[in-house]
Amino acid sequence: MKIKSAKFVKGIVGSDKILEENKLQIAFVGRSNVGKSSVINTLAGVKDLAISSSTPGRTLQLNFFLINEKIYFVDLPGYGYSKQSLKFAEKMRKMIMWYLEYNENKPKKVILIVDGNVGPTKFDMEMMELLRENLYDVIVVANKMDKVKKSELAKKKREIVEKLGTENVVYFSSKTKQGKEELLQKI
Ligand SMILES: Nc1nc2c(ncn2[C@@H]2O[C@H](COP(=O)(O)OP(=O)(O)OP(=O)(O)O)[C@@H](O)[C@H]2O)c(=O)[nH]1
Ligand SMILES: [Mg+2]
Repeated sequence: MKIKSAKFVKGIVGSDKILEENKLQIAFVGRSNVGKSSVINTLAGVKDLAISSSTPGRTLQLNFFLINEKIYFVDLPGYGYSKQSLKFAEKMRKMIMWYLEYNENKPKKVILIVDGNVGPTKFDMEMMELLRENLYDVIVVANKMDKVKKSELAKKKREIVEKLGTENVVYFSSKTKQGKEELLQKI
């Protein structure tokens, strides 16, 4: 796809009319701080469309961005971290699970973002499993590839493919914009 326009519409925390619009939704899922909001900004070519921050736990709602006046990119809160409290992290997890598992207007595709330098963690593998169980069409984005040392590139790529059990991986960097065209094509 080619992105011609992008705008923030609203953030939701549960059932909402926006889900009944029957517009195609593409969800951006991943651990806190892996760069979900940054990837959306890079794809849209708008620096501050989605708020990104070095403090994990920045995105606290399901944020809907209208792309080309017809589809929604949905920026999710991160799982697996909360500065606030365990109770709060649990609340975020429940909201993510509700959206991906029980909501009647599920996203058409899920972009699972992992940290390409850190590699997939236990949380990432659990999320991949859940997405598989729910038969989602998943594209893995290994973000922050600008941090990977050249000498470790092949090893890191192999690790991602093996741990997540898919070859459908886009190696990406919100910083250098590596992978932007490839990901847009897949979406
Ligand atoms: N080096 C590097 N840093 C990145 C990249 N993408 C994002 N970051 C940084 O990572 C931090 C987190 O980015 P966000 O986009 O806010 O991450 P998020 O996944 O939306 O975080 P939460 O909303 O808190 O779950 C910020 O400091 C970004 O500048 C990348 O490709 N390379
Ligand atoms: Mg975010």
